[in-house]
Amino acid sequence: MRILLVYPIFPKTFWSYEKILELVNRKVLLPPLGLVTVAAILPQEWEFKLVDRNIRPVTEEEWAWADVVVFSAMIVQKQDLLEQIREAKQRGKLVAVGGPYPTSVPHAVQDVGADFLILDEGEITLPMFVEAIKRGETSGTFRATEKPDVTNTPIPRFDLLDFDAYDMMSIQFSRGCPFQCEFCDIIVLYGRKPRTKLLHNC
Ligand code: B12
Repeated sequence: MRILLVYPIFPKTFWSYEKILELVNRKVLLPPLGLVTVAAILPQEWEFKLVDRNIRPVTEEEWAWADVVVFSAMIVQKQDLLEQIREAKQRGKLVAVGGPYPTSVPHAVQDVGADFLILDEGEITLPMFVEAIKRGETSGTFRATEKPDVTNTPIPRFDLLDFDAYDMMSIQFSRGCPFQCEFCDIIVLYGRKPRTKLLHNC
């Protein structure tokens, strides 16, 4: 199975840091940590390529290579995400989406033709997707009611990243937040109980 992971474009905001990136000769502030984590959770005998559209567009060879195109996005990446789903569908590709935006607003990605909605935290819902693919299914929505134990999450597939394009690397230490700020989606997406990746006996 050939999986093309695509990260949509962010609009220019405070977080784009474009002037600073020019000075340090890098293209993007931080890598798509969710997508490289997704790649690590999927079966490792599958093949992966990753395109961060904040660095460059997807080439026709990459579209042609892919069996399934997998997207992750935050709400701010909505416009490019929806356009890229349409691009993939025009090329007859199976499209799978997940991450904060599809989890928050699933109907928006469904309306433009996404085939698989792999929502909530991938540790629980990606295995459901893999089973569906093995059964030969071509669509489905997978949700989780539980929160996973993140100490079992594999190390992200950092090897898929173009390291020289990023100003910094990131690692995930915890998920979930005990506070109740009304502007923030974290408690909705990841719950109110922080779960750390640190093992207690370390
Ligand atoms: C790092 C981060 C950033 C970085 C982004 C770097 C990057 N390239 O990704 C920076 C600092 C730039 C950033 C900025 C912003 N961010 Co931000 N960010 C985060 C943060 C803290 C961690 C995300 C992360 O990397 N997690 C680690 C990975 C491993 O986890 P994950 O992405 O959640 O992936 C898991 C699941 O979501 C799922 N998953 C994710 N993708 C996919 C895809 C598939 C196919 C599947 C199956 C599963 C899946 O499976 C993974 C494993 O369980 C989250 C909050 C949080 N604690 O999660 C907010 C968060 C994602 N950001 C958010 C927001 C709102 C923003 C801003 C718009 C804030 C602002 N107002 O300016 C800006 C936008 C940036 C811009 N340029 O305009 C919101 C998104 C809300 C939403 N529903 O979309 C979050 C959830 C925080 C919040 N306040 O609610 N952010």
